[in-house]
Amino acid sequence: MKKKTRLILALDVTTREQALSLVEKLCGYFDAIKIGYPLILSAGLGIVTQIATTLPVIADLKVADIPNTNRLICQAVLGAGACGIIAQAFPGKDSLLACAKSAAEHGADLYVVTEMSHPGAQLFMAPLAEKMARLAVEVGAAGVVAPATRPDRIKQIRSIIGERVIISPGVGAQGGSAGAALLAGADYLIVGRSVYEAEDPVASAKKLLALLPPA
Ligand code: BMP
Repeated sequence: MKKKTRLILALDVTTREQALSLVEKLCGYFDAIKIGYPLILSAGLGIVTQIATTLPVIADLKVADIPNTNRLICQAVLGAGACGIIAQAFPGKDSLLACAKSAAEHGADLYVVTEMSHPGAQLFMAPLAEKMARLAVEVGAAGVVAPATRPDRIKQIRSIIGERVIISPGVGAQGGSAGAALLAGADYLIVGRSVYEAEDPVASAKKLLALLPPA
């Protein structure tokens, strides 16, 4: 994924037609497309292959199983053309290593969730976020997912992961500020509803880009 706009589109729509139409309109404003369960379960795994011909695809399957199952999940989606995969850290080092190994075999990037952006993440994830960030470093992940809704946490996680990439959801619909997340150390912002649900998604993407602080 090349850093140009610093924006990743979270494409949580549920039909192939909607997805492809949005990718066509919006591809100039985003560096990658994040696809997860809503779209893959509705449109099938082929949607990953199809969108990957236009922009890099990050598979947000929040992989969280035993090592062998993690390996099988990663192989399926990376084999379909995704260049990145998002996994949870909480199942432990062996599970995460299985994802890291599969990512390396496919020349893809592993992103590890440290702390999620929604309020409920404060219960179990926030107290362990720093440990999860350290585990991401240990397994050689390309980067982590950290919350734009809590820029102070991005700063803290940055101090643990060094130069690794931070991709950050929670801007717009969840109330996070794009500028604050980037200034706190995020490399990329993940943005979904505030763009794809806008009356004019292109205008919304342009407006967001215009608000970003200089790189
Ligand atoms: P939205 O901008 O519509 O809130 O979308 C955010 C996207 O990022 C969704 O796909 C969501 O699943 C994902 N996400 C998140 O919101 N918080 C996290 O901590 C991790 C995520 O992957």
